[in-house]
Amino acid sequence: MSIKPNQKKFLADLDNAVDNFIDNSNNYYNNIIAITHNDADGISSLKIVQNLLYKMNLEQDFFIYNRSSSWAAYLKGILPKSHDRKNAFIFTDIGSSLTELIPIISSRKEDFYILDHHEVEDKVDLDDLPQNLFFVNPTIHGYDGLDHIAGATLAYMFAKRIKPTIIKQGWLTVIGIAGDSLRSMDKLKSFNKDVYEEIVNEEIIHDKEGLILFGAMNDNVKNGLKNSILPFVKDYGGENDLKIKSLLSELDIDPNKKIIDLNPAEINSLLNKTHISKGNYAIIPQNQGLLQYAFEHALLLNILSFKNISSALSIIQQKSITRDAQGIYSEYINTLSSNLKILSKELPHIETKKAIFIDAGNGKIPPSNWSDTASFSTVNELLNPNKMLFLGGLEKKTQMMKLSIRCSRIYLNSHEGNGVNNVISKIKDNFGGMGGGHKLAGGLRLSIPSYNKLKENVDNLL
Ligand SMILES: [Mn+2]
Repeated sequence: MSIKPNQKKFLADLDNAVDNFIDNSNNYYNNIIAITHNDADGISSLKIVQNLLYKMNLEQDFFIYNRSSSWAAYLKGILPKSHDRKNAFIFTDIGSSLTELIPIISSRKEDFYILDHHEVEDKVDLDDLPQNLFFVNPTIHGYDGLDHIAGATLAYMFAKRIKPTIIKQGWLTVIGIAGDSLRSMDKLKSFNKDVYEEIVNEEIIHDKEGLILFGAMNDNVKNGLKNSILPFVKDYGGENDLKIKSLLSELDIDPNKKIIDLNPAEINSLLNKTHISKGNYAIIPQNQGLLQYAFEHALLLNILSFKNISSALSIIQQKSITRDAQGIYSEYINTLSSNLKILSKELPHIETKKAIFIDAGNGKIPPSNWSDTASFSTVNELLNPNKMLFLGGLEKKTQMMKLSIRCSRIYLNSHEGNGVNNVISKIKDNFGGMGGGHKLAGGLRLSIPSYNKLKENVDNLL
């Protein structure tokens, strides 16, 4: 995280993978198997690759990996019995667990292309990768996988080098960027920024400036203040209509006016009264309704990916949202904004010097929402960003404490990059339990006695 990005080395890896893919496609590849991650970034990356393969007249298949099984178990059902070099594999937005993957790839004759932006956590000698693996990962050259380059940005850069007309599919890239970066478009950096500007200049995406109420940009200002999850609007998020309407009437703003139609005077009066900011957001011009808004589109894909992956894959091909999907989206965003209100106003916090424990159990927040509530409370800095968050409760079926653990980037910077994954390993070493995660987010199941010990000793572990 502290090393300076080495653009030359990263682009050399990318160009090497591209050159090999072109050469080998001309010579012996015939069928390409694409494997991707089950979220908005993964699905948009997959669609970009599928478009590329179509343009190259290559046969294709795809699979979606949700990380619930090991790579060995998962790939067993996918890798053909015969090792035929006419098959090749492209992994997008996934595939950085190299200690698991290298033995599998080494034992195969086919070529594997991994285009991923997740950090390589395993102790792997990157100078000694199998000959048949083309590993393109900007994080090993000092880039930040969230701020600098989304999975879809990397897939786009790969595909566009081979077929420049891929730029027409740039709207897919922007969905991936919006889903992973959780930032307004004016805050994009590095390759995310360059690629976004390129796609906007080509008018594939329209960039607009206005009030940022992500999660509800497609809605009216009343619902926007209530349901925005980025930012979560203090004092109004998750609140009842009455409270929000009285603010809007005080400001002389029609509560049913669309957020995107607010005039500069109305925007300014809202900026003065709340903690909202102005920023840039992306519009997908060929779509209608919610699917026009890149952030909301990505959020919908993320929600659907966990519920029903085939509906996520189908909606990204549609121009307008189905009633069913709209219903799922509305329920999700209403629940999340109301949970964020409950978390910041009602739930008791136990704070130690370095940690915050929040018991969301006993029906206060449904267990299926613990993870998203924890994530968005951290992203919105609803709690002290200098402390690590442990949110969860007793899980009925296992009789264990199920915890969503989160920290902010501020926390990471002041703890030398020792984030959530590190703390989870220490907890497992000291008190047992099951779980894992990344720097900013992870999950853990602990017995009740272990949970109590954790609460007593947490400051010594952090
Ligand atoms: Mn991603």
